[in-house]
Amino acid sequence: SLERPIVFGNWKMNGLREDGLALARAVATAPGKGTLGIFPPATILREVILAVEGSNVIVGAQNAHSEDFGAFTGSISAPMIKDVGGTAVLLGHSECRHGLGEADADVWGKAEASARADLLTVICIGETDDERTAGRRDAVLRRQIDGSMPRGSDVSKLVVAYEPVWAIGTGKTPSESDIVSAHAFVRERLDAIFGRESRIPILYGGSVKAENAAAILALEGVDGVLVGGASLDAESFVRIFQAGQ
Ligand code: G2H
Repeated sequence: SLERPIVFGNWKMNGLREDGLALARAVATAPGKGTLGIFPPATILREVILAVEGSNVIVGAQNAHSEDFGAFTGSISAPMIKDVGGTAVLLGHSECRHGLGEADADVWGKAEASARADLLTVICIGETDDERTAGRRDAVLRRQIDGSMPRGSDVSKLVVAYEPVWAIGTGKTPSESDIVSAHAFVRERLDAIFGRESRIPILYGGSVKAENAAAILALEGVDGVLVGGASLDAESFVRIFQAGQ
């Protein structure tokens, strides 16, 4: 099982070779206990893997297709990620669910492909602002968990990231009690599906920064964080990891 705190950096569509490799090297030398992971763009995945070699930093991709190979222009697959030494993948990020039209069933198929390749699979879920305002947060989370996490998966290879869509890249974060209640709801649902012993880590994501990380990482039920913008700056990202010590 992954040592807490779990601090993952989603670089999104950022990272040319020079800056990306410097960032990866800085992450690889960060002192502290816990689990660090980075998700660079696929173009530099292999070089980042080589740059952090010898460290415990997990390196993964930001998405993967549900098929292993085939006529899917522009996509990469789980076996390809594994082939270059990647050990993890983010799936169902809101920018893919909402920007690329990924449905729960698509994420489910991708998660099955990721499991076949034995990758650590980070399933992202979260409600939009409209859904939250309408009081439908938990219903949405339940639909996403039930619809995008295959039963019978190896639970030691699963991570859930709760990322309220309205908190992503906006500088807004839910109140501490809202984060706690969302994580408690997710935990209850994961227990119901995968069993109480599953202990699947639940990360919070959405505008995590060096300034708010200590408070968020200290919350009940928060096993770690998935960081976007603030993971692009080595000092901020390492401070976030340190805030969980
Ligand atoms: C949510 C998060 C990382 P940010 O997308 O997955 O991004 O920290 O920039 O809100």
